[in-house]
Amino acid sequence: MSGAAVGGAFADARLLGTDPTAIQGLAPQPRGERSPFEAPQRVPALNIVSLTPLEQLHGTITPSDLHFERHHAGIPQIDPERHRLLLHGMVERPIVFTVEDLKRFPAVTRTCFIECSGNLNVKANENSTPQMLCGLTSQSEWTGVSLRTLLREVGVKPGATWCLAEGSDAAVMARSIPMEKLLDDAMVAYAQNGEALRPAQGYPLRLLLPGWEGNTNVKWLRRLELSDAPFMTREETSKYTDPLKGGVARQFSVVMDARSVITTPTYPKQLEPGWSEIRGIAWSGRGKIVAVEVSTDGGKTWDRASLQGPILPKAHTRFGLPWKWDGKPTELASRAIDDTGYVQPTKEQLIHARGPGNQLYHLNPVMHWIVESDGRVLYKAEPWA
Ligand SMILES: Nc1nc2c(c(=O)[nH]1)N[C@H]1C(S)=C(S)[C@@H](COP(=O)(O)O)O[C@H]1N2
Ligand SMILES: [Mo]
Repeated sequence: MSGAAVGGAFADARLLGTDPTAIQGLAPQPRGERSPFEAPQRVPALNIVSLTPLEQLHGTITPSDLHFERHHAGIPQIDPERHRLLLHGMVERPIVFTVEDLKRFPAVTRTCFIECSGNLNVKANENSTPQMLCGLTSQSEWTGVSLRTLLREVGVKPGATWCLAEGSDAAVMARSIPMEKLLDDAMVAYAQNGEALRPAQGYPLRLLLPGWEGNTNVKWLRRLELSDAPFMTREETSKYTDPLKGGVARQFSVVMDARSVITTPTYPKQLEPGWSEIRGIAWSGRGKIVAVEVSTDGGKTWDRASLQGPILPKAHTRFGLPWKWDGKPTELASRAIDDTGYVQPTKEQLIHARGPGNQLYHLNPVMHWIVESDGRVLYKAEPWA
């Protein structure tokens, strides 16, 4: 038990270690908290990110206080009464919305992941956990107003093909979003898992673009400007652009490709011989996960894992495969297949497709875990080259 959670109402020393049937329990509280025996934690790094403890979670929803965070200039503190969203540019009637205005429109709710496109720690070592390797993905049930509704309200002028989305943090982070995406499934979200967005997730408003790289999901959203061309913002330079073979680069590579990660057994878990379930999550920014294959022999053969419902498009999906470990050293791996037929690539396939240079974004290789004869499970860390 970590000290972090101890000290709340549910850590009453009077009750700890006693027979729970022998003493009156605690009274109800205005806001709940975790059992003092549970203390899942994000890992903050470099003051700019914190990572979701994927291996400590169940199901597919990330508890809001464990959603990963990525901030380019910290978390602003915004008074929702004073916050405004301006929708202007190539529109018939520019409108300034208050947060309350937005809440009066018909609400939409959907569950999807947000993943940072920089979500692979290429410097990982064998003692890396899924959290440390790829904890920059989290899932919530988001509620807000559809962009289609807002665009109908302002009237899109013919020829408008792009939109600038701008945040009101100290970075004034901004991205260019194509109109097709806005008219497809974009929303301005004001709620997350049943309550107002957390400040770290963009309170009071964020742009939600299901399946698109985290960076385009602009937080603390204050402005949407329609135009006939992309705006070429700071995040649309060598940043958020992928070098390819032959000295060319891929710009606006915004959709997150299918991926999976085993969350148990992984480091630091100690495996016992016998039956257990290999578990993990798989997701795709293009649609639904249709299959996850798991190898327990280092990639020689693959078994179909079972998928746990609900299987939603552009959403973390749980998989599981019962497995009897015979106590011999081996290697585990998983690969996801989505409904476009895309199969999660190996590291070698990715390097072949993208070239050997330094890659920062959109790295979704099959990951391997080594099981030692003493039951230790280690990440198979290999240099990215
Ligand atoms: N205004 C603003 N929006 C932002 C950012 C930011 O720094 N400022 N970070 C982006 C990046 S790089 C990512 S990965 C996601 C992270 O969202 P989260 O912190 O809610 O997980 O928000 C994006 N939206
Ligand atoms: Mo990101």
